[in-house]
Amino acid sequence: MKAIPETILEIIRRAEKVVLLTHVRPDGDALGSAFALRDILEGIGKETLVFLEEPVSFLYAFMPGSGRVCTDIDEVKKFTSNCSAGSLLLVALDVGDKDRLGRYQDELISLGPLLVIDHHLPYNVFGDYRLIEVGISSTGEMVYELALALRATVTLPSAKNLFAAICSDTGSFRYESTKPRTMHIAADLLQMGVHPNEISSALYDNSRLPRLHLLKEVLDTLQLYADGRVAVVYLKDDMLNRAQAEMDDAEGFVEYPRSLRQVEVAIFFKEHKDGQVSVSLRSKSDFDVSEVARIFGGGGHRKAAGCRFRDEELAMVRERVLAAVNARLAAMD
Ligand SMILES: [Mn+2]
Repeated sequence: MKAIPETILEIIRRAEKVVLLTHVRPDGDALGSAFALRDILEGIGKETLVFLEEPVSFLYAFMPGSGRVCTDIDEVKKFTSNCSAGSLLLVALDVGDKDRLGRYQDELISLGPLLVIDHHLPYNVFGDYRLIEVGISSTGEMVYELALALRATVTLPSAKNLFAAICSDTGSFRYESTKPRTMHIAADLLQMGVHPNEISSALYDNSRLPRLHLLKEVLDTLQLYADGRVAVVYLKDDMLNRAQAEMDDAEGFVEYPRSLRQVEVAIFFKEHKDGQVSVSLRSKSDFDVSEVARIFGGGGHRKAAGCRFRDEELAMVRERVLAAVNARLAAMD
């Protein structure tokens, strides 16, 4: 990562109160970064608050400090009231698009100056200050570099959170974004006492039975297109009922169609209770799935991206996204 600009460090040093934010439906990187940065900032004498729209999912309950989150917007307002100028800072972690800050985005942004720390392709620039570097494996990696630059202590709980964050976003150090520096940071974290097996069992060997019942249902929907270069699965609400599962049980299912040998693009469509349809896109080739996600108002990375549809049936969403993928595949040949 490039050296962190002194202006950014100064803004953080000056702040007395920091509100930490991340994206809706936060993943391991989002939560791990937020929890770690909270502890890092508390270690250098700041008052902090992690705000999330919803309580932490059972998937990430193992992360140290996962119970210490605020889900009440009024509490955030109380926390930030009567702050003198320059003493309050909001930090949005792992958020590539303002909309991903969720339903309170405008209220939150109006509270004070906002620093964005992120590694997504910036296409919807927001925030007053930005520490954005595309190509870094995870926001967790950036938070570690920030701790070093601030000469702050990284405690064992923070090290665990950062390891979980990096692990989540690199597919356990498998993706292209895993750089020598990523491994060096991981080694530092191990030196601090992190046990990789403890984190990976919590992340990957911690399934509830309904998850496997749900996986059975979802894999039944597998279809291949473009001579097997595109693999599609979907999840409909009734499958959740049959499997007695929750939507969070489907976390990571897109890895299954992605794992097929000849597949270049894997797509997972999820129909949510509120009628929205979310789409997860993964690529194994030069195909840039973030470009497809962006057509539909989403975003992400070259190899992992997503978008969301508000008022469309799953079948229609499926057709539109597939058409966009197929058109791009044809243009690449
Ligand atoms: Mn991330």
